Amino acid sequence: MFCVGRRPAQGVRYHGAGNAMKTLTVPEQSALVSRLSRACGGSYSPAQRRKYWISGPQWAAAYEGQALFHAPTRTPTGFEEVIRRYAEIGIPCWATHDTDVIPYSAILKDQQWEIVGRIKKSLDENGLKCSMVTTETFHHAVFAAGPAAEASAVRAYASKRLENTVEIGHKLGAEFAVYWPGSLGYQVQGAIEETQTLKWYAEGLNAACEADIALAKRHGRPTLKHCLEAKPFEPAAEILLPTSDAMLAFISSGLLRHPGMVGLNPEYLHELMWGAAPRAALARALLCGKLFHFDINDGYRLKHDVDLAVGLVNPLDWLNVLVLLRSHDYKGPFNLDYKPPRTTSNHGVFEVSFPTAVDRFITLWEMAGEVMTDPVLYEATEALKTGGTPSDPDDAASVFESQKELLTLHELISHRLFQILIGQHRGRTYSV
Ligand code: GLO
Ligand code: MG
Ligand code: MG
Repeated sequence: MFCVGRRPAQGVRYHGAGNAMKTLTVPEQSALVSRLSRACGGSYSPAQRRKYWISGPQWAAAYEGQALFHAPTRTPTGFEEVIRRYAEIGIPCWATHDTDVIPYSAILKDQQWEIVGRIKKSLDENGLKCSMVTTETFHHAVFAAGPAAEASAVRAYASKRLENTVEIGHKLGAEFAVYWPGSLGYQVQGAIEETQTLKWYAEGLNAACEADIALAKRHGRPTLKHCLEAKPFEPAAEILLPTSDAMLAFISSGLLRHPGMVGLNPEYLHELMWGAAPRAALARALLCGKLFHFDINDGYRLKHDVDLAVGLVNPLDWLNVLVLLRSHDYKGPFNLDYKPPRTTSNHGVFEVSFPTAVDRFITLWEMAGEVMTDPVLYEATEALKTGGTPSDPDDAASVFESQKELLTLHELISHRLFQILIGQHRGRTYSV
């Protein structure tokens, strides 16, 4: 049994009056966070965590808490530290934007290869793989009008950056390139012509795929999997490819010269943001054979991109998502694209935020396995599929009457999923 330092007296609620403890120095505060984090239990060893294809983005660990109305609350963290800390936690893969690690003064210049060399060394020393690279085509002022702006110089520059990222990917051994188009859209009415902008955007992807074909040959490697990531709004108000479904249509629109090389990187919260059921969006991508990569996080419907860590808001939905992916044998990476909250310190990012996110994911993944083998769920779903026998198969009322008792199983299935989520299927009980 773990011993938590101070036990509240019987009947004390966890939001107590706040004066039961003495004030703590900053080092004591860090020690308390580490101790309570261990007291939570339920964590996996780094070796167990490495069995899952989980990637940690550079930008997620290095996020300093800044936003439009927010000053940073954390200090900068370079790639050496992020890679080292991911290795310690047991996150087996690392992903990055080009400019997370290469400053604008060095990008597209010889100097970038010296940095790429240092990254490779750091990955090798820590036993991590680079699974994915992505181009930042949204932060710098040059992309104010988006990556497919009217000015051909902007588009030529964006194309070069995409091709360059593909080359960085091959040098680092990545298998995936992700494209989140950022401001591909508009703030004010009538400013852009949508069909033209989409054609220009396709040209950038075509250039990246063609560069990839040549580079893959030169490096003796397979081509990368190019994955489009949709977000319905933010940073622009109106987005030309706002959902994974819009991107599927774009991939098969005829504008891409290598549609077979291009698939999706859906993000859980990005689908929720527009009010979708993320599980249904993933199902559509699976049916098209385009679910290449998956950004995992959590948040709220119809709000902005809060990027909370997986399972903190919608654990039941997450369980269902993982049942779908396990049932369809999804084999791609799970990318921890979330933002540790501003209230989490630099110490907390690696002590609490990343290990707990990974552990919730693994727990939900394993629970999904329990769902798939649960006898109650099995019998219920089989019975629903078998159905009853109507006395008159051409009469709607008779067809309905012959199944109607079975349909109650829908609600029972949902209850059973809740029980599995909270461990009641294993006999966990609550006393009244
Ligand atoms: C922002 C996106 C972003 C992408 C990243 C990879 O909302 O989620 O983090 O995933 O740029 O292309
Ligand atoms: Mg997001
Ligand atoms: Mg994302």
